[in-house]
Amino acid sequence: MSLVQLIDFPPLGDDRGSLVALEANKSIPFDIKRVYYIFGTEQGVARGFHAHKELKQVAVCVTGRCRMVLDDGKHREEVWLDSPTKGILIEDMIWREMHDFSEDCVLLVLASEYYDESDYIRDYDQFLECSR
Ligand code: T46
Repeated sequence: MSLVQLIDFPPLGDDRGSLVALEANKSIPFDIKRVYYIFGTEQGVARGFHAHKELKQVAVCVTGRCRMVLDDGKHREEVWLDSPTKGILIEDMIWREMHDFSEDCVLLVLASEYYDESDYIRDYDQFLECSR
């Protein structure tokens, strides 16, 4: 199966503009316990460089774009997140990196768990060891 699992969020538009609704266990395939967003990323800066032991997340660029790299320890794939109607599901035990943020990028992330630093694997060699 492809590492890149995209989710389409149909825009509920009318002549006033567009609206996207994200609902737990419907468009988002888990209970949402946390929402955060990344913005104002300096040009040339990359983020991520970790995996999560348990956490699942859906990420969507509500404005602007960035390049998401996913790695399961065997394969590496990448995709541009460049639409407020396109999310990406990031499963547990997937190494992720975010590159090439546009200046206006706002990356919204919906998470299946509360913040827990002990769920992070921030060392790539340790990730490879754990993903074997
Ligand atoms: C991920 C990618 C897409 C908190 O205190 N609470 C939170 O909920 C989060 C997400 C972060 N933090 C703190 C931890 C660090 O001191 O905020 C700081 C920046 O976090 P981090 O360096 O982990 O940020 P990114 O952009 O590298 O990664 C984040 C998420 O942490 C991660 O789960 O998948 O975005």
